[in-house]
Amino acid sequence: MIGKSGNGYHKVMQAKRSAPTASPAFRTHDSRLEPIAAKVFAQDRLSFDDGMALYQSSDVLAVGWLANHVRERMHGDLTYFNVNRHINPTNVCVAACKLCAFGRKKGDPNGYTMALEEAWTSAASGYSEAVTEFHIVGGLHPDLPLEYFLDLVKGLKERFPKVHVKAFTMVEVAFLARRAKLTINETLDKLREAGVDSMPGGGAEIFSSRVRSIICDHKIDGNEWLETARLAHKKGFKSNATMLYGHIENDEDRVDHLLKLRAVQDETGGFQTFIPLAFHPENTPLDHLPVTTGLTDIRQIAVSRLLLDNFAHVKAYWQMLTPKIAQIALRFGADDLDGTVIEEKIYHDAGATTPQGMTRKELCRLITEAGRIPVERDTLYHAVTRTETSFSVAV
Ligand code: V47
Repeated sequence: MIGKSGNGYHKVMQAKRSAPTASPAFRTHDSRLEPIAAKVFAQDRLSFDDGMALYQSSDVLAVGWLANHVRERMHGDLTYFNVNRHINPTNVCVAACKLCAFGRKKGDPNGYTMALEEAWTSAASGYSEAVTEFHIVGGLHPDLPLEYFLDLVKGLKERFPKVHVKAFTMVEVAFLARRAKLTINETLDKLREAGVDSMPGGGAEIFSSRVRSIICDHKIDGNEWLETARLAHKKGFKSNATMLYGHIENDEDRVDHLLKLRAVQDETGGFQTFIPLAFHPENTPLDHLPVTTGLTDIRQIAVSRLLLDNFAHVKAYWQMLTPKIAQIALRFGADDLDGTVIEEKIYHDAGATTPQGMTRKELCRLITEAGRIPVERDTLYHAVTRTETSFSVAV
């Protein structure tokens, strides 16, 4: 959508580089990458085996080079971020996933559930006219009815009519439907009526049932996640998609996950952005596992960019990766950093040492110093036009 003229959007596509016309020089010491590079230059689709070769290659720089080639073919130097605010209305959750440090059982003294007024106040704190998105994700609360969530969104829309509401993962949508004894389609209609504009990408974790049964046993299975996304897209919602990596999954599980997303995207075109999420083990039942290394994170970004040829964007979520790794990822396939966030709970409960939020200026610095062009976007990737007076606080 970036590049659309009128309605105050920049014509930023003009800043894009033109697509290379010939195959550029590519060097690798890993002969398995040669035929993959040929496919990348010809814009042919990569296979399952290609995905495995990319994960297993000893030449991670060559993998990154190819991903960067694709990223520049798609976006030139443009690199997106947004001014958003996270809201986590409750951490009370029936699921007890081993991957999670955020959820609490009902009755746990550290559990919380925001009263609606509190959620609206929390949305307003740190808010300025610059905020374009509320990102809402929370626990699967055993008692809160669907109406609580509908009222939450309606109240936000009344108070902040211009802010895009990106709310409820496919897991939450399916859970709310079951609790309300509605179909997924009926639930999606109610969410749309209340003011939900799009959905975040969480809850996908890893689709492999072997892994899912260990890390998130009580969540909907992979097929249900994909089907809920399919239904949401068919209703006209855009959504994101994630993959949680760096725990007990293997390379086959990762390739399988990416190709399942690619297949749904072929059908619906409803995914905007793919976000690989590095597992943070601290304070989870899986805290014996090591944290991911920098090169694992970078390779994950690169392989995602190469396999997901029908996804417009790959996000290096700075909160998860750290600003330093996220910045490097901008030269290895990523074209988006996410946003200001303001207050993050899910990864910080799991030991993240990143700041809770970043200013617009800090995000622009990361992007510019990576040799890229920062573009502030809204949730649907329209460029946002700013004047200095747009900012009433330091975002
Ligand atoms: O699904 C939970 C992950 C996700 C941990 O759409 C963890 O723009 C790592 O949906 N270590 C929820 N990850 C977050 C989410 C999201 C985040 C950023 C951007 C977008 C977007 C969506 O957080 C969960 C799960 O995969 N998660 N615990 C953990 N210990």
